[in-house]
Amino acid sequence: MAKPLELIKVEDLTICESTAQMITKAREDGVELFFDRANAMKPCPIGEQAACCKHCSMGPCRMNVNSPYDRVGVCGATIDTIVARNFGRMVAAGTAAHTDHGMAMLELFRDVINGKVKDYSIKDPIKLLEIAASLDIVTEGRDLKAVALDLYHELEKTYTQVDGEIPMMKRVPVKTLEQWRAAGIVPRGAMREIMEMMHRTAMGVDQDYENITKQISRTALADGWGGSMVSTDISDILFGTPSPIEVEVDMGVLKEDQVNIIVHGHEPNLLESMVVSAADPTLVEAAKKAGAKGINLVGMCCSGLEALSRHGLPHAGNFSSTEAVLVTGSIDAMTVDIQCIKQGLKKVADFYETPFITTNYRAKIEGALHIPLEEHEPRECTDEIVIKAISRFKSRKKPIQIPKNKARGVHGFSFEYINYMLGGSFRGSYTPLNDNIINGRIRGVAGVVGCTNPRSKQDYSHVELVKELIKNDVLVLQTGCSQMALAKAGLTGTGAAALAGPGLAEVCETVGMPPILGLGSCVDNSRILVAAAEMVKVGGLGDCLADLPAAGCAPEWMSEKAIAIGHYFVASGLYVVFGHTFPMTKGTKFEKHLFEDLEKLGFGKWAFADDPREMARLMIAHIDKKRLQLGIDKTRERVLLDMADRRELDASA
Ligand code: BF8
Ligand code: SF4
Repeated sequence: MAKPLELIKVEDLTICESTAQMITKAREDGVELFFDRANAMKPCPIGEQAACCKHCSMGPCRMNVNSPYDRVGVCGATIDTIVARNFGRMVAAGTAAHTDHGMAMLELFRDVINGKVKDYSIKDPIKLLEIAASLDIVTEGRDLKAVALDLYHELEKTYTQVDGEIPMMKRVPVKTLEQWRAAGIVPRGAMREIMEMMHRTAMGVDQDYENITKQISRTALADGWGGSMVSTDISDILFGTPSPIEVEVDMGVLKEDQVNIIVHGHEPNLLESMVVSAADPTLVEAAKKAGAKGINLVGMCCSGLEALSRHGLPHAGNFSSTEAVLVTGSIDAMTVDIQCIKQGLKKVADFYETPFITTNYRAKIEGALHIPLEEHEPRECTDEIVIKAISRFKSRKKPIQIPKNKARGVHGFSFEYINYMLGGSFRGSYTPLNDNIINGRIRGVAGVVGCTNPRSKQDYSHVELVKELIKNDVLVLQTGCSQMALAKAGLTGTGAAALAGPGLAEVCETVGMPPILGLGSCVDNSRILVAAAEMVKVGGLGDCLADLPAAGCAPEWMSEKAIAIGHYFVASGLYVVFGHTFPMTKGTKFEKHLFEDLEKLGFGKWAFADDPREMARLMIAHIDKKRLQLGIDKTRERVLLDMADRRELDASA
């Protein structure tokens, strides 16, 4: 029996002070949030371990999670076949989400080049030329449009090609690529890989978990090095490559005396057009006539991270706060596009009389107002949203309660900026990063990414894990809702260096960078892949991605997209820890395959831990193991000794 809702302490649900206040208010208002639903509905114990199959009508077949080899499905499918197929379909879905998003960006790019779309333009022609050149497209002496068109056609292969290798394979370190070729997992094109993944996991097709895993890897790589990477690059070309910018985050960015508009979702084009509409003098004037001091545009989730990185737009919070933000009563419109948009938002928005607007034909919500964003006329949609918000401001009836919490931090790091930051504008380079890893000041690099989840105390594991990593001299790269967790905790500024270990703190001080670098939305995990490939290229840290002293973690994940991301890091050679739950039947051969065998085959591997300190311990142990294999384990002891000596000298001076 679930505990009565009132008895769940708010402090057990979140460490986000604003969200906690809004959960309390929602309870007073009698409004149900997803935290309440998560409590009322315990996860199915069989589904939680991915031990059921409903791929045909002879089933659904439910395995015994306590004794997984006790029985097989009606067709004879074993537990290993069933969990591997379920895992494969999660990867297919996650990959489909990122690649469909990437393809939409690429189509927009094409229409901008063709002149069909005039409201967007090419903001970073240098990046366009660099990417084109890296894909062997001739750029010298040609006009930008011609190069751009060639680039479009080349990148389209990422999605539509049926045979061969996707274009971004040119960025993969040679030895890693050779290993993928030998294993037969180089992606041909995302559509083909997703199609084959779905086919192979249908009833009566691939029933060998090792063979299924190969297609899982090929599909996931089509996401990381394909759909997601193209999405990041094209978004940078169209909307600008981010560089560090100071930004305010948390619900305290909402303003009682302004028209507050929340944009939540994933594709940057909606927010880019919202930015223009919200600054339009006529609309600002209309807002003022309605009694507002102005229009306050605020992002949430990954859309918010895209605009925060590029425009310094304030951000109200991550996935677990999207319902809670409506409870403030101060939101005059919430507009969404695709992904991570809870259907439950509609009911909460209705209660607080907030217009809730869907904008993308792929993601309508029953009962919600739909105002389509047409790329050739985006302002028609976004102006109308602003007008709706102004009229809601005018007729605000519900009491407003805005949490005061607000944190400032630095965001907007990109692969390119890290290059510049480390090496200077004339000799931009990752060499100083590698040098500092080799000399032991930096122990290794970690990616801490992914969602929040109502079944896991919001933000807690993200913050504790990252603190533990930097304390141990591990440089942390962040994306997605995890980045926002640390931002709200006030740990994305240079001040966080005070919590870093002595080696990392020294490097941060010398270079003038924070120990936690926010890289943007979830598709921007591809920036981590590009940075990792560069570290291999620069030299001194082995010759394939699997050699790097690096690890990744999604401590509070919930989306299938996170599984796709985790697996593309594993297939690329990295060690990946997931927290709070894992879609796996314990004690199966498939579990051993993902958690042990893949590493022996030269890939990375998966791991699971519940507690953030345990996650950190596992990641650091892996980093140390790689340091040992690289023969750089001793340098670290020396440098730490040096620093201790120096401090002693300082103290005695
Ligand atoms: O793509 S981190 S909850 S918002 S899935 Fe969703 Fe997870 Fe947030 Fe962005 Ni990513
Ligand atoms: Fe059951 Fe096999 Fe059908 Fe799955 S495919 S539901 S295991 S009979």
